[in-house]
Parts: sequence; C-alpha cells; structure tokens
Amino acid sequence: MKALMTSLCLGFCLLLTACQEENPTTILTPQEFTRSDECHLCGMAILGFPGPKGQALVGRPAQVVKFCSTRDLISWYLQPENIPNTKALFVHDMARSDWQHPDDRHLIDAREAWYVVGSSQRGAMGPTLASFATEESAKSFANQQGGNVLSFYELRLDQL
Ligand code: CU1
Ligand code: ZN
Repeated sequence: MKALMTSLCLGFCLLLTACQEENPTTILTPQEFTRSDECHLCGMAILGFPGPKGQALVGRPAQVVKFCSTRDLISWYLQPENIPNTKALFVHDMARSDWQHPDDRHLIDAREAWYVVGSSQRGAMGPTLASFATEESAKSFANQQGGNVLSFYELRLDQL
C-alpha cells in the first residue's frame, strides 16, 4: 500500500512538472520598471517620463524587454520579425494609474487591452497610445482627452 502511494505521488509530481514545461504562460508575469531600465527601441531611460509603458517577453526561455512608451512597444511589436518570438506583452492600465507615474501593480495583457490613439496626452516619445483594461475606460478617457478607441488587433504601424 505504501509503495502504491509513493508511486502514485511520484507519478503525480512528474505530471505536474510536465504540465509546467508545456504551458510556459503560467510563468509569464510582468516585471517592475527600475531606474536602470532603458527602452529596447530608442534607448531612453524609461522612468522619469509620463504615460503608459510597455514590456514584452521574448524567446525561450523568455527574456523581458522594456519600452519607454506604449508607442515604442507597439511599433516594435508590429515589425513582422518580432511577432512570432513574442510570448507576452504588458502595458499599464491607465484607469488605475496616475498619468505622470504609471503603477506597475497594474500592468495588464497588452493583447486584451484597449487603446486611445491620437489623444492630447503625451508620453516619453510625444504622442502615444493610452492603454486601458476595458473599452469603457478607454472611451471615457477619449471623451476627455480626444482620440480614437481601438482594440489591440486594430492597431497598425501607420497610426503610430
Ligand atoms: Cu524614446
Ligand atoms: Zn522608447
């Protein structure tokens, strides 16, 4: 009986390990931005600028690359060679962040987010995309700051 329990337990543990390896999304979580972070696209120091920032997890094992602005994240991502390598993308939810100091506790999946393009608010590189977890919060931002609300999959390079 004891041997049976041991082998069952062992089997279960192996199964757990196997699942973790096959499903890397479980470990893809965003990281905080730090003073030493530089933008992967333009090289600017990331902290010290207003507006939502972005980060991507690329390659295997996944490495984080960070961006000064949602604009630089999306411009980088939409280059065809970067799309297949990208495992995850994160942006700040500006409904739960101060525009001047985006809050890293509210980094959300960029593919699920809604974007306001062409608003009056500026990011690290000037005009930027304001990112939100819900379409409703993106619409209320656009009502106040101008711009158009788009889903991630509607974003195109020529709008940036
Ligand atoms: Cu920049
Ligand atoms: Zn940048």
